[in-house]
Amino acid sequence: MGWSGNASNNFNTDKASDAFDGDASTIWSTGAYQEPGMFFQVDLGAVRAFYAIDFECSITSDVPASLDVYLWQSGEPSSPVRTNVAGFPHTTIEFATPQVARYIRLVIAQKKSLWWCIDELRVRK
Ligand SMILES: [Ca+2]
Repeated sequence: MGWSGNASNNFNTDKASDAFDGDASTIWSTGAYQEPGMFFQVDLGAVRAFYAIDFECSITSDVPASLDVYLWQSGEPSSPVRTNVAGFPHTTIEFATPQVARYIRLVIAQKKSLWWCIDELRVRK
């Protein structure tokens, strides 16, 4: 689907694209405790409009404690569109108006002495 990804941390052979390969059994995981600044990023390949970002973490202990969400179209992000979003096994971040962006970056905002995982991340119109 033309997406690519990168992350600040990858457990063993895990790679960011494991979190958007359409297979819930392949999981991206940090392999390191959650620390502020740790990030997961997706390049959607082109600017797209969407109303929501959904992501799952089936290892429920490894849900993110708190995330800041950045969306942007080119260059580097400015300020987060959302801050201190609590993570759940199924996290949904909805927007009242369509967000137009090419890049999504999720950044850990709070320390937690467990890893962070994403099975699958999607954007929704
Ligand atoms: Ca997957």
